[in-house]
Amino acid sequence: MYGFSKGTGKVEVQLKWDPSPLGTPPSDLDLIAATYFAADPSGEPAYLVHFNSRSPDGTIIYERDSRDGKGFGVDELMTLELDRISDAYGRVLVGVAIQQHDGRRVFGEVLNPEFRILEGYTELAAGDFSDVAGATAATVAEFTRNASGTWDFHELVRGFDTDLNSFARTMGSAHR
Ligand SMILES: [Ca+2]
Repeated sequence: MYGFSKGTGKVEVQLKWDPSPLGTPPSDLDLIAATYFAADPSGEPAYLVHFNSRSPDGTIIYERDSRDGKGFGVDELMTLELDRISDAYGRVLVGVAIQQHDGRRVFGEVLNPEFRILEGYTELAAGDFSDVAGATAATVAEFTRNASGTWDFHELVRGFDTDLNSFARTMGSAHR
């Protein structure tokens, strides 16, 4: 568990994977964040941030989307300015969903998927989805507001067997 002091709670979630071999359909992974009201941290998300949805106050930014894992370095990137998030919100989950364009695809079929969660140059967590190889979506990080009003980080890798839309609705059920 990591405590964030006010003013320094800017976190970056990175995702990368390798492109599918020539002649096979691309794998399209997507980062998604769900924010929950402090009064109902396991209920319906207050709002979602993904490739097609922005946070209303700009505290969570979907910086980079990839549809195929091509290119160098980080394929998908999301930044979260936790210290700027309204006190109305008490929990933020970040997950990864695989687009199910060409039939069901699971993490074990994606080449070298990896995530990293950083605060500045400090690595909070990293993983390769091997524990959820049979899942089509997974949470990776949970941030919860503690009694002093700052945020705690928890690595939370839980697999789901669902598409992006239903994952967005149900990912809040993931718990340590
Ligand atoms: Ca994508």
